[in-house]
Amino acid sequence: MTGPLDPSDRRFPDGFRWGVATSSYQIEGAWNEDGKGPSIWDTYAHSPGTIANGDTGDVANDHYHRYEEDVALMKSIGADAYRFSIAWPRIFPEGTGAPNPKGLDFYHRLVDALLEADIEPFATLYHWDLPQALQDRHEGWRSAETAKAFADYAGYVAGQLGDRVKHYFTINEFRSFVETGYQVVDVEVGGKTVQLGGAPGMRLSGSELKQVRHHAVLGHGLAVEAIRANSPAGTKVGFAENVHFAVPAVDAPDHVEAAEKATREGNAGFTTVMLEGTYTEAYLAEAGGDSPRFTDEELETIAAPLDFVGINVYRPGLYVEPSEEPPGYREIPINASHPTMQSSWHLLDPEVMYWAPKQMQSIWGATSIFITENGCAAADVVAGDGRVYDTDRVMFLRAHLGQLQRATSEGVPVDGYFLWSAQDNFEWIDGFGNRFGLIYVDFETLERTPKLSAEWFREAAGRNAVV
Ligand code: PNW
Repeated sequence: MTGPLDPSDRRFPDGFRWGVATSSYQIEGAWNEDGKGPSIWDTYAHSPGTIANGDTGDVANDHYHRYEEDVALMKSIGADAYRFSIAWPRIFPEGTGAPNPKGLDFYHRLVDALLEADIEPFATLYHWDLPQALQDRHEGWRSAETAKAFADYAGYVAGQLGDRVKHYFTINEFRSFVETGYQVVDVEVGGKTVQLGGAPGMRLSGSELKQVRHHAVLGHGLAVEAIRANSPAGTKVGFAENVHFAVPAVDAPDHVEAAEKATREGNAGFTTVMLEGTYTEAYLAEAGGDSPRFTDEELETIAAPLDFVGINVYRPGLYVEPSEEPPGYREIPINASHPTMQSSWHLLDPEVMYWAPKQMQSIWGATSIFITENGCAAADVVAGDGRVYDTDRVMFLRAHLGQLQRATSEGVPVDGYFLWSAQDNFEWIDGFGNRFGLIYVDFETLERTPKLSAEWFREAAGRNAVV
């Protein structure tokens, strides 16, 4: 059959991966089992006044004990790839030193179960759960010692799992964990003071913050080298960053160009330095005396060649238009009525899923791109008939994947998509209230129920197309 509803009209490239994503602290639980050391998120969530409802990841989804059921569920919803993260303090309870074999065993079992189910494992090495010991010894990423320890850990894991895990992401969302964790702010909510931020909950100055950014990207570069040195040929490595994408408001070449300039400048401390090996002139000029301290050798490490780039795409970072004045673009305000999804920060615009990979190609010449996260929180409930009707998430996914297909049909090299998240989980300071899953989790009974969006996903993944 042909015609506008023929799904073959809007296919993704052959071999395109349909994955789901999670992270260790958000789902595993078992926070102090089998020799695991505490992480900064254990400490942070155990501190009063940090997380909505006083929720913690102590048990979370109990995935540590239920991973077999979770792999079977992923299989049943049609995922052929799984992006999970490894909890550093399970492997090195003290951050460095002697590895903990029981912690590593969990990931051996998980990887075996995935391969058995024909699901390709993609491992993230740092999704924010830093060993507390490194916070205590070095104030975390304030010190280059943490970057070095990260590389040692990453190299060790690649050496142990490298016969079966062929794809690694070094660090998840540099921007998010640096900016929120090292510069928390107080806000008044209903007469109470609430901390907005994340672990380790520090309050650094601007110059100190730029040094933390530098150590994070340095940790990435050192880890890339360590993974390559310890894994078989053919192992692939990249980062997974929440790139702050500027979106043009008007479809004209000068607007598109202005947006590219804004994306490059707006990510100077993260993506731009990792892909260009230099801080932009504007970044250093604006920082002035607050500029990070660095060497040329470090810049070379930070820009270690990558096999792919991972981008977490949720929303436009900003809208811009061209300007006669330097820097050549101007941020434009967002209308008060602009639609949002459930998370307070989640401005809705599916077209960011077109511009994001397109800009990775046009600005930096990316030749292999993964969408490492995309999804939304919704006010999901189990209906009387036992089903979960998340129509807004279905709308969100259909619209975003439609825009992604628009990009791949123009030849933008996107090799796969990971939906955030496989299942509802611990959404950082929002606790269990903001549900991002394709699979509903009852946090009392820990029962799992695939949502309507899981049916949508299985159908799209099976066809490798959107209708
Ligand atoms: C990501 N924003 O965080 C993280 O990688 C996940 O751990 C998290 O659960 C997920 O997205 C949903 O929040 C983000 O402000 C935090 O645009 C903030 C933003 C985006 C992603």
